[in-house]
Amino acid sequence: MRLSGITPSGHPHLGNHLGAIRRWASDGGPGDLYFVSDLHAMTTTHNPGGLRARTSEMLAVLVAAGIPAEQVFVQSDLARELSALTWVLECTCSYGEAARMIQFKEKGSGQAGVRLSLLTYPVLMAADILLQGADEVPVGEDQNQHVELARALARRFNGAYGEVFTVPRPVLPPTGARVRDLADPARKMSKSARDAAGVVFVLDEPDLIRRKVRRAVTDAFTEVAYAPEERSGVANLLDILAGCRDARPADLATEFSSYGALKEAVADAVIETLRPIRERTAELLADPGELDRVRKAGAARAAERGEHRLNSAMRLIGAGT
Ligand code: AQP
Repeated sequence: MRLSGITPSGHPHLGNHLGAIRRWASDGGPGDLYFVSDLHAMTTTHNPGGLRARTSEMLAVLVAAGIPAEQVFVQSDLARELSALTWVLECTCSYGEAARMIQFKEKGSGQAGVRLSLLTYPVLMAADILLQGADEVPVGEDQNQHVELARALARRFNGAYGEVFTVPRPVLPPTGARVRDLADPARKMSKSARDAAGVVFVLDEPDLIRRKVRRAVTDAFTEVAYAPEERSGVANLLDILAGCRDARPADLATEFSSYGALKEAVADAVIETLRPIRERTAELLADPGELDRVRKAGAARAAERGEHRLNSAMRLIGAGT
């Protein structure tokens, strides 16, 4: 069973869609689970109202993109179970292990008032995984270390107290799956980018998508060629088109005689790829009752799924009844 999460740290974008959400909807098994990791979006300064709105939006986008409603849930709806299991796992984890996490060092270094949760959130991530009994966790390379921590904690707990947890393994996505920022192709497209000019959001209107694609950074060459190292802007456009058309980027390069023509084709493809998701999301957000039903049912299923593992872990570590 696979478990994947997406953090509502901003609005979902084309990279999230082509690199993750779309695959979750098309390649997932019936037992896989997908969750909106809102608790992970509060390890740095955050706005409570904004977070609540983005959590609903993200849940709606997952369902609108075709992930079956019975396979989604919101992380904070399991806050009680996850907090309890996080504590158990924190009592299985050393301070040194948590402090070694690269993301903690990167995001926390030089910052005043770093939240304790920035240090401990990999343990919460381990709880996400171990509570549901996931054996495979698709992750980007930046999260690999966190899944390794979850593996270490599962093994250690099982060895010290008794076999409760499935030991998960990270599954790396296929190479080349990264969508880059249109305005700065050296960076990946990101929800929390400071400037949204190079980020196509899943819910952007078609006109805005076209404007962003037209303004995408290319280079001083004139002919269209696929050379990701030397010509990353054009390669990114070809990767995006390939992602939307399910084709090979190098084959697509020969179709276009100018950057202008390529950009129009990319804009058309992105608009048509995102259109049904944008429309369905709007319907879902306009019907809060429906989204609420999806959310409550998802929470109940996920809580029930984890209940016996949490209870067993509590009992084995010497707590609970
Ligand atoms: N640019 C991208 N190209 C392809 N896949 C991407 N993903 C993220 N950005 C790209 C994939 O989306 C899934 C969910 O991402 P996440 O919420 O775990 O956070 P992230 O990877 O940190 O995504 P962002 O958009 O860059 O968010 P911020 O700015 O908050 O850090 C993952 O499967 C991820 O690989």
